[in-house]
Amino acid sequence: MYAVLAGGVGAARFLRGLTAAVAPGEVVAVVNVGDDLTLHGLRICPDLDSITYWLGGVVHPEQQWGRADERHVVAGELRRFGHEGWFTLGDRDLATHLHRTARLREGAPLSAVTDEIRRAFGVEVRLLPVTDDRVETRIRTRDGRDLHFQEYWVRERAEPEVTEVVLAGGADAEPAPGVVEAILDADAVLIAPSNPVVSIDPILRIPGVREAVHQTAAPVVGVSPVIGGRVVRGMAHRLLPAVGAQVSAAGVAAHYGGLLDGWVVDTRDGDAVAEVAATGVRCLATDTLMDDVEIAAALARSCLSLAAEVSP
Ligand code: FO1
Repeated sequence: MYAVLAGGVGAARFLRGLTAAVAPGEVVAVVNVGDDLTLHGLRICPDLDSITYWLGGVVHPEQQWGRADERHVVAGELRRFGHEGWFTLGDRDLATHLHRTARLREGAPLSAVTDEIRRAFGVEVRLLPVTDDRVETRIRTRDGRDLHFQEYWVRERAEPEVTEVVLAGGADAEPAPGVVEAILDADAVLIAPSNPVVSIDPILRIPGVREAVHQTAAPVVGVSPVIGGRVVRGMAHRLLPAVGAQVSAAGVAAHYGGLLDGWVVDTRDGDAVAEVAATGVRCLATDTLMDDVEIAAALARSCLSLAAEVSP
């Protein structure tokens, strides 16, 4: 069984490759919930939904979040009542949020609802929210604001300068059922090429999770989300400096300080291999730009063979 620490889009692409390399039923994704928000009274879980839609084959191909063949009739009608439209919810996507919100209101934990939703989309990979508790990634900015991650990323287009990233509610949260067990029992723990600051850190910050990754007998292998000093998507290059990390393949490995047995970088960052290896972490360079499922599958296989090499 393979446990994958996963954020949104980058993780979904990686998981699609991994499930082409091993049986999907062998994969458990521990997914970030710090991006989650409540809008129009509905609970929205962008990273869980992006992975579900990607693996379910129904993701919007250009956006890489939300649904394909989507319409926005409801969003248009909501604007009639003066609702802000900066966070676009499509009609098909709304059904997911309506179902999730109804089930949560009945008292079902997010982990149970997530399992219902992924099964409804025929996803065989087990998706676990890292916690069933409410946590929220908050972005503190130089001009003194405290923004929800989605306000920062979507409404402000990641323009404000970031001084601090906080996981509100993190200290009191507990790992969801099955999370620690998956990490401890895994044959390998993989860290997907997700945003280290707002996708992977919020997973590791849930009390007990970082400890489990340290403690597991399984090899821990991560994939650099930085390629040639740039990130493929998103805003990690603006957030890494805010947490004192270099925007480089070696810098992200250092940011995960001591958790890694192996680190996979892109061939464009071949110079990072020696730097990372000097820290005692086995490092290899391969194509990490997952433009298609074949490249993603080859990347996953490289991670698994590196895991076998470093397996204690
Ligand atoms: N990203 C945007 O840039 N604009 C949006 O309007 C938007 C809406 C949205 C709705 C549902 C959902 O699951 C994701 C959505 N995203 C949108 C993407 C989202 O901000 C990202 O997926 C993350 O949270 C980062 O991984």
